[in-house]
Amino acid sequence: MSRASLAHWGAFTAVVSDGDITAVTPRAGDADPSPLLANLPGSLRHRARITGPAVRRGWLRDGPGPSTTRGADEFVAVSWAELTELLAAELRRVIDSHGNEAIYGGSYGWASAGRFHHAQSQVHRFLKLLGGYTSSRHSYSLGATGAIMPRVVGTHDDLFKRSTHWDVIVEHTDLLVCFGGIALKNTGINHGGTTAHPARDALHRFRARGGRIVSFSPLRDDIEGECVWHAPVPGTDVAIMLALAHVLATEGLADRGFLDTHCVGYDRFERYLLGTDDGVPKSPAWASAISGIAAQDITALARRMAASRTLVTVSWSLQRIRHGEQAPWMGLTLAAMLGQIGLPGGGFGHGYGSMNEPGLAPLRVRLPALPQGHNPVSTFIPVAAISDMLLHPGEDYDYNGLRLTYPDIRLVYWAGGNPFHHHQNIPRLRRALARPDTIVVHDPYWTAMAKHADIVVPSTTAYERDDFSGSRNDPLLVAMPALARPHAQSRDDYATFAAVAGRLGIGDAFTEGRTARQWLVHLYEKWAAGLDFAVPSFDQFWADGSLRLPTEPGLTLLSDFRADPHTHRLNTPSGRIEIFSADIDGFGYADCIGHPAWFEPAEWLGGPRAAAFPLHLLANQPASRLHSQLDTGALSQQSKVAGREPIRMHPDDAAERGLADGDVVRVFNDRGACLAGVVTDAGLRAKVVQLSTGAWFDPLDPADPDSLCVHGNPNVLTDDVGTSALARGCTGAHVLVQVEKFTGPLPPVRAHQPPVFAER
Ligand SMILES: Nc1nc2c(c(=O)[nH]1)N[C@H]1C(S)=C(S)[C@@H](COP(=O)(O)OP(=O)(O)OC[C@H]3O[C@@H](n4cnc5c(=O)[nH]c(N)nc54)[C@H](O)[C@@H]3O)O[C@H]1N2
Ligand SMILES: Nc1nc2c(c(=O)[nH]1)N[C@H]1C(S)=C(S)[C@@H](COP(=O)(O)OP(=O)(O)OC[C@H]3O[C@@H](n4cnc5c(=O)[nH]c(N)nc54)[C@H](O)[C@@H]3O)O[C@H]1N2
Ligand SMILES: [Mo]
Repeated sequence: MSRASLAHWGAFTAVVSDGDITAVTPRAGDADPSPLLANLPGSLRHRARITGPAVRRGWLRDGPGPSTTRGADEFVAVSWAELTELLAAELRRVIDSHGNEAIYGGSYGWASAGRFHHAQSQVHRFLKLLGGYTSSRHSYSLGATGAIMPRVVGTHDDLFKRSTHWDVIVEHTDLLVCFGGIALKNTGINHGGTTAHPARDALHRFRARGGRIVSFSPLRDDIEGECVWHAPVPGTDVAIMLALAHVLATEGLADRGFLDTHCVGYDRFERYLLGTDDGVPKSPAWASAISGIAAQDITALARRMAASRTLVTVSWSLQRIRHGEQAPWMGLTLAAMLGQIGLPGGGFGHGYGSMNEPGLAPLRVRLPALPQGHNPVSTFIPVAAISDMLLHPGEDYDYNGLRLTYPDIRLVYWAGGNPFHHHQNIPRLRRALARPDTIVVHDPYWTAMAKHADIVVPSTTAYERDDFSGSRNDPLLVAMPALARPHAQSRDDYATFAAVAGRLGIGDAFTEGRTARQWLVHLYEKWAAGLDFAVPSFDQFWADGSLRLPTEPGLTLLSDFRADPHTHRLNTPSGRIEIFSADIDGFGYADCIGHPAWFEPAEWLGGPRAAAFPLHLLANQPASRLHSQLDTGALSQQSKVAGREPIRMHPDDAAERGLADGDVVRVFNDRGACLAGVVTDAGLRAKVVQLSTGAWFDPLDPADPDSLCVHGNPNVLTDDVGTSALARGCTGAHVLVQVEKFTGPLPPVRAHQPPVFAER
């Protein structure tokens, strides 16, 4: 049998036999399909699948309560009836004794494509109907951007959704100055699914028209093909941008007119730039000492940027570090000084090469969506504060101009995410996860998070149920008919929630009397009725397999605002771009002041910590999978070295340590350690190593929170500290480490094995 479907990384047709996917072909017309499709065959019946409902033995024996045995305990198989009963009773107990605020239901994560079976939409809707939950704000992707950009340019979403289209860049841009490159490995992905991948071809056409690329990145391969490559010390981009701005300011190249009519606070910022008050001009010589980029190269580039139609792009990775607010803010400021914001092919871009979305035309309509309702509990945390919250209940903290208090969480509910993939400092996370009374996890797979749960709910994958999906910058709504029957006893998250809701007396409110299939028809028809054009019936759409929707081509970011800053004023206090923000200045934060600035981070090669841990590790997105999803798949497995996640390092750094390709190394700092397999590559700046996220956490001794991870998860090393008091965003992209040859007997990788089961 062969059928079409959709994943976050693309549309495809799968051949299915014996209940599993055996082969995958990308959708016809996708010019540059994602190689991640190769991880799908064999995924539905993999031994890492959760086969039935399970409860941690100690929890079943002793009842709810804090436990340090999570992650090391055995599990007991239970029936669906018993699981439903236990789950309903525990939710009731927590709500009755501690209130709904004691449930943490943020449940961050990417889950799978699908408008109805989207795990977060299901869990949030369920918990809202139950009286609410402590939620989370923003994402690991864009924690800093999500807080800073609305304050200084009035939006963060529109920076991507309404970004300058690739065709406009191809036609009009002369010079692309890319901080963090434009990594095509990342453009395979779009949340909700994507049916075309135009970035590679666009860059090809851009060069064919004579366009030039200057890439600032510690990795050469963040740009494929010809470019001027500058490899700065990681984390120093803001210093380089400041120096470019310094040249513009001191050589009369800044567009004073645009700064006067469309921005506020340039003069305040310029005092900092020129060193008027602190005596430190942010000159090319100053930036060169910090970044390792030659001063004359910075000066020459600034002049060229002013003389060309220039697009300044900042990758999302640059804000997933300490003081991550500064890079997008300073990138915007630099583009404002060039005066090209809103001109075709000029100005600012954020996330080209981070996701497929930037550069793609947005839909003119919203997509069908599961109604979410209202959360009666207003308590929230910035998403990456999970460990802080669990370890410090009742403590106050600053966030984005607010003074907030961490709630006292008794029950943690996760569906569709993997904190052992996404969160920093896993040893600290494990201690935090020992605190609540109960952890509930829904997942199709035995991830480390599932292994740390008390109540484990086996979910179907997106390929075992009917759904449809699409994304806001893709023209197609795609039908996702089930490719195979659900594995073993697994159930749709919807079915689980419907059953538990029934036990708790909110069954009808949750299901509204509909089966999953009836919901699909209902969501589609309700959506269709609100459109100002006709679409086929649901049955016709389902038979056709996809539906093409109208998009808005040819956009230039902020062109309306440029043309008329009064009618199209920004959603900032001044209505303009805020190079100086009086609001942020008023918060009085030491780590995020009123204008963009260079702050020296702790995790960088220029600081004292580098004496003990002399290599800068980039924990970037994996080319071989989406996060931790399908780490079991062929593409991901082929990338491993001696079964471990590959760590790329400069040949000189390898030689200094007596290392060769294929060696297994221990990567460590004072927070933790993991094993990884060496790949040498001269396309890295020396003293930089790269170990992507996503190898499933695999502790040598599961009972020891500080255990070595034998598989190569970089989050055993990263610091669990926010970007600043403004955003408290994830800072997992950078960490200082040391690397040494691993000489002991090589421990087996057990990450993809299910846990041990015991009799009751
Ligand atoms: N060090 C470091 N850490 C990082 C980053 C970094 O750059 N460096 N990047 C961060 C970023 S940008 C992100 S977005 C996060 C990603 O972190 P996550 O989004 O948490 O990672 P995923 O592996 O995508 O986890 C999704 C989980 O959902 C499960 N799932 C899939 N479909 C379903 C379903 O239908 N139902 C249920 N119940 N479960 C389902 C999958 O099996 C998987 O376990 O990681 C962050 N962590
Ligand atoms: N294949 C694949 N694609 C993905 C994902 C995935 O898991 N797999 N995840 C998706 C998600 S959820 C997100 S949020 C995006 C994330 O998108 P990004 O955050 O942009 O992705 P990264 O790969 O972490 O970083 C991009 C590049 O920035 C460079 N870089 C890192 N630090 C610095 C620095 O200090 N200075 C400079 N100049 N460059 C630096 C690194 O060399 C890195 O390769 O990716 C998406 N795309
Ligand atoms: Mo992300």
